[in-house]
Amino acid sequence: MIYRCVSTYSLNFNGRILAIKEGDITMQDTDAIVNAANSSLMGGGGVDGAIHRAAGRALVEECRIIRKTQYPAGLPPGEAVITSGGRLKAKFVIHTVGPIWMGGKKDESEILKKAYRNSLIVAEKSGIGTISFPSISTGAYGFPIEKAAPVAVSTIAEFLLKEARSVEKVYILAFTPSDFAVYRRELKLYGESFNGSKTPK
Ligand code: AR6
Repeated sequence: MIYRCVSTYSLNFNGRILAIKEGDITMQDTDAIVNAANSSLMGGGGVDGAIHRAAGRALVEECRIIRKTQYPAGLPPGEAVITSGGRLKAKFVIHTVGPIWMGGKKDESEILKKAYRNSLIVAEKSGIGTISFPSISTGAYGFPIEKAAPVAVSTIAEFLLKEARSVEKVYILAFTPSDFAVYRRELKLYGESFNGSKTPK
């Protein structure tokens, strides 16, 4: 069953929450934050650069070890790995690589879905309860946010409904008011369509 908490722009899936929040992901005190990284895992611009700057050197050192031991050719798009949070408030950073937008003809939506889903699977394996996602791929990688938001919302919602055990609360962090409006609209639409087929609580 599901109901909307309009004031906080969140949906409740049998006690597990998906919420939209506007702000800087590096400031979040959820157990984990997700990094929209690139395959090198060595840092970059955008949210990746902000997370590495805030977390300090420990993050890149742990990423270097992951590269050496698990992904010598780089982390493929859609996959996810976990490190500590370094100096961040969050205990963990889950690094994933979204797809580069190529006009919609290169399975970009499917890869984006995998990036969200595999990040949640990695979180479950570490017993994480709360997690914050950025808007993966909608910056430098050029994925149109209006197309990315339904993928993000439906993938997280389905995971919370069907697979989540330790994960209890998921935030999507929108960096700008206009991004926040897109995700809020998408969350509202998802809630309405869901309530259309289920009995509201
Ligand atoms: N908190 C929350 N969201 C942020 C923050 C922040 N501090 N900073 C930026 N965003 P992008 P991508 C938003 O470009 O599209 C990097 O160089 C931003 O406004 O960071 O997946 C990597 O190394 C946008 O909405 O990630 C890769 O090379 C969203 O985060 C490449 O960019 C994602 O934008 C990945 O591109």
